[in-house]
Amino acid sequence: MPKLMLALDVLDESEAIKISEETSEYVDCIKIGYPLVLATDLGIIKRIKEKTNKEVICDFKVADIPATNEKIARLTLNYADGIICQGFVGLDSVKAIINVAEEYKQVGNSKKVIMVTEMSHEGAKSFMQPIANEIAKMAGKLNVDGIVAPSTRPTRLKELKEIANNAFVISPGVGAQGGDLQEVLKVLDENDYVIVGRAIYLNENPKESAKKYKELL
Ligand code: NUP
Repeated sequence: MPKLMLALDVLDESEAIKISEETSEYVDCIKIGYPLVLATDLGIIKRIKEKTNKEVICDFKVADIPATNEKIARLTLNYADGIICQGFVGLDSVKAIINVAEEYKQVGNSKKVIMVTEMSHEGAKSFMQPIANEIAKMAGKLNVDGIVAPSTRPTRLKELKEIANNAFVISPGVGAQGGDLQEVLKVLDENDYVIVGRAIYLNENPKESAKKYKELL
């Protein structure tokens, strides 16, 4: 049974806190990204963690040269439990982030590096899909903690999970993007996460929706 990761892409701090508190009984981990951080500040990570006691993963899909990736990772992991980066930028860029996470680990602070392989939207088929298996292979080589792979394409999800076999999978696409949860559940295991955003936070009762997803999992 995979875990539930809430994608909290709301634009208002009080709404973010309210939804994360209301749903925390059913949610295993919270993912925030540019929408919420740009609408507030990086300290929102700490404030959500204090209110919910959940791990917070920062979805910045970092995709720069190694020197810049390193700076972004250091600033982000000062607050977050993990960071999402892009794999297509290549081994050295991802390694720069892993090195920062390792520095934190050395002082007893475990931080996760999660790398995107193939994205869940339609456009990802054009340029990402043709190289995604190679990116997933790199995930194994670099020993990243996790990969992002699409729930909108369960067959691809299965292939990418098998290639990156030591990494856990976090998978967006169920709910608003139309992914088939039953098919996804045939692929993911207890180390993995199903990511749900809009189907929870836009629901008139986010708590009930989170409960429903948790039960379905
Ligand atoms: O391939 C990806 N697809 C995707 O939707 C990689 C992602 N990180 N995401 C993120 O997952 C997206 O930015 C959003 O935060 C979440 C999915 O949210 P929703 O479609 O359930 O609302």
